[in-house]
Amino acid sequence: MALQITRIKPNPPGKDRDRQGQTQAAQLAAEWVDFKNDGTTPFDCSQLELWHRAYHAGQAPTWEKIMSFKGTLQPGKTVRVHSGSGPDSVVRDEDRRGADSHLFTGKDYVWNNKEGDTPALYNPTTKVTLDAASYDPNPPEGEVLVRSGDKLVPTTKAAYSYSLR
Ligand SMILES: [Ca+2]
Repeated sequence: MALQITRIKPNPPGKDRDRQGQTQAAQLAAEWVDFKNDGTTPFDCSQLELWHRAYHAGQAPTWEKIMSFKGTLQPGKTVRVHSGSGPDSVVRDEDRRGADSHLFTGKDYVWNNKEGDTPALYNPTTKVTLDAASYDPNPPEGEVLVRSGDKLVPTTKAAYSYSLR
């Protein structure tokens, strides 16, 4: 599999909104997901979309598209998709490290806290899900979840599961 969802920070530390109910751009950008070209050839992202599981009160969860992409992702490179509209200058150092390029969804907070979520990379032309990984409800505040099998888990748990192999 060329593309892999590698990391996510679904629940940035601090309040999602300030006392006036406003969202700070840096706080919004602190919610992000990473995916990487794990293959050996450049990946054409023109048929690539990012989806997640959306929950609306009283209804069963549905898949919802977050955004589409363009351009080419070189082998070994990681893209970080931040919530919000940026600009790039608002991204804190801790949210910049570990990725080669940074994109913004142009949307509000997207990654569920209470219900957990499943980021998925999808090709709308072939209707193939290229990669998907889920995390459990109520991810710890500020924690970066890392890939372990088909899950995204706190690093402490990932280290534990790797040691069992
Ligand atoms: Ca969240």
